[in-house]
Amino acid sequence: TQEVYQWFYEGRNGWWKYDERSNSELEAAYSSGEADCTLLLAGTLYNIDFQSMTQVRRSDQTRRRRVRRDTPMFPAKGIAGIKTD
Ligand code: V3L
Repeated sequence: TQEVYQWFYEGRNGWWKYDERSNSELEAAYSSGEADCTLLLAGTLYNIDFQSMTQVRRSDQTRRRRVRRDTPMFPAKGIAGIKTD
């Protein structure tokens, strides 16, 4: 199901879209007023905190990225590490 909003995480020189399922989970948690959301991404558990708008690896808090909630039109490098042109 395509959402009105798209969630992004920061790469080295731009932003990546979350995969569709993760995006739906983030949107559901955010819309429900939850403080954060835990996701399994590429085999690793991450916490996305909606106050600081960051994604952090649960097993290594130094692995932190900014996230954003924006229109799907916002420029992205691709989806979940898969580049799109
Ligand atoms: N969805 C998918 N893979 C992720 C996500 C996510 N939300 N978060 C981290 N990873 P860390 P450039 C990213 C991957 O934060 O060249 C991109 O998707 C992450 O992949 O240290 O910097 C690209 O595939 C990384 O491979 O825990 O823009 C890649 O980085 C790994 O988990 C390079 O992107 C460790 O991330």
